[in-house]
Amino acid sequence: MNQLLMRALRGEPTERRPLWIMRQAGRYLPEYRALRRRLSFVELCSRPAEAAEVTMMPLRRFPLDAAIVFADIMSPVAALGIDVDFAPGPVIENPLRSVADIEGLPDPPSEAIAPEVIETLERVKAELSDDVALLGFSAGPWTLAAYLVEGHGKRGFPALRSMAFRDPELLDNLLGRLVKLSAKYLVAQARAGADAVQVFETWSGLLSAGDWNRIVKPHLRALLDAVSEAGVPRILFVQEAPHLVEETLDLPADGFSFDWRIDLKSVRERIPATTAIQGNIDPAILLAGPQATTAAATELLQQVPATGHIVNLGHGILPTTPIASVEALVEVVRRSGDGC
Ligand code: 1CP
Repeated sequence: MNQLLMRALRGEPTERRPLWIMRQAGRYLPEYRALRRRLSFVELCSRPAEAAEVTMMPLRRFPLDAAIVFADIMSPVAALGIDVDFAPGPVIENPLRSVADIEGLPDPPSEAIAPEVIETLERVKAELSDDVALLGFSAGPWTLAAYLVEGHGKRGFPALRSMAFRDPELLDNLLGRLVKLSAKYLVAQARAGADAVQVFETWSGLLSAGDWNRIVKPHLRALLDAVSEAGVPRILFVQEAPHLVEETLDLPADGFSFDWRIDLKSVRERIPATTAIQGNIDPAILLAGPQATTAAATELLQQVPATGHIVNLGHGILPTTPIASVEALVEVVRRSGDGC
């Protein structure tokens, strides 16, 4: 496959760096906001034709190098019999807290896990130009557990962290079940046309390095290992976790995505040339406008060696981001290929 993103994920030199943007299909796009006035987020995700259209929206505006399927990290949990609302983040009416809550969870077959996302991937794949990679994704087990145990996004996720110490075996049981679910889901996404997959372990940074190594890392390793069966590259994203960079880098991923707190140049020096790095402009810089964006992107490209670097933000693009800032980012990356 000749896509820039896939070549970068193999650590091959490319004529310019690939670019995509986390949460690229979201509320900063007027056409997305217009569609959201008619349909709720849950409705959008449950309709493959509409979800495929939303997946394509950023690609119709900007010459990006990847599409990421429009879904949410909570999409697979319906297969566990759990209802999720969005307000605007995930809300679970009955969070998982007891042995009965967790031991009672089913082990659904692959076909039962978010079939609407699988169909969306098939639709996008049929429409996408050959030079644009299609990305599937899931949450990491800890991040998925964060919403399932806490019930909603909450600073520090205290219910989750206390479960880790009050009943470590119960949390371990839950994480193991979520690894099984996500592994089947990611393999199915690859079969449906995803060229690569990203695991969002967004809330990694909540634990100390010692606790993360003990509680989360074995499960994350098991997930990444299980997904190798699909034969597609795996990108691992961790956030707010400068203390976990060293711990993360020996996991079996083909690319590592970090937020803006991490110096990608020094990460590059510590990983094999065949492993990619992704990121990591602070999304808030785009709020400061196209000039600030151009300056930050130019500096990033100067500092991080081109080979094996996938340009992205350090976290999801913010809803109030001006379109002109995204255009400025695209322009810097595209121009960096001039004359090569
Ligand atoms: O381009 C795309 O938008 C891709 C689809 C996508 C992805 C990859 C969505 C759609 N969400 C995600 C990942 C996601 N969702 C993560 C991991 C990445 C990250 O850290 O940003 C997390 C933690 C979530 C959970 C979530 N879902 C939040 C976070 C807030 C919280 O309370 O913790 C929010 C706001 C949502 C809803 C959601 N998911 C996606 C969109 C476009 C939206 C907003 C829905 C809307 O109001 O229109």
